[in-house]
Amino acid sequence: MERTLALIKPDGVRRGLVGEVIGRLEKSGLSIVALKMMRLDAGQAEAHYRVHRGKPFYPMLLEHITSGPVVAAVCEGPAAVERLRELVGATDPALARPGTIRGDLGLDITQNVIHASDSPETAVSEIRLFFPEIGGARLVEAGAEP
Ligand code: FUP
Repeated sequence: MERTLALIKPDGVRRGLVGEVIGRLEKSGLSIVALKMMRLDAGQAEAHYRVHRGKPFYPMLLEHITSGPVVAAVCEGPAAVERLRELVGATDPALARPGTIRGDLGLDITQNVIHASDSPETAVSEIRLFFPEIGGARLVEAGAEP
């Protein structure tokens, strides 16, 4: 079983899309095994987007992700990383297929509703970044008592 990180960005939270997005993830068969709302500080935002450091859109990325609360979710299931990426769709909502989260709900390339880990390795480090309190082995199984 694989795990991945979904992050509903401030535009998604602000527009009241948390329920819609989480609903789509759950209905697709992915299990939500950890979930929280949080506000990223500059250090966390820089750590999350470090691969984009130096790119022209980097300052805007940081500004957006720290502009309001985000909702972070650990999703679990077979091929969870690829499955979630399929549900999320292309980076630019204008190019994302209808039926995908970004294709249906995204506003523009910055306000594209959701982030999803792009590989199993990235997923491990992103889950660690957003959920430092739950080591992989101690992460509760869906539906189990903590
Ligand atoms: P994705 O994995 O689909 O989220 O896309 P990337 O990792 O390539 O990009 C991360 C974020 O950078 C996107 F969600 C939005 C932002 N971005 C831009 O603003 N402009 C670009 O040209 C590319 C990415």
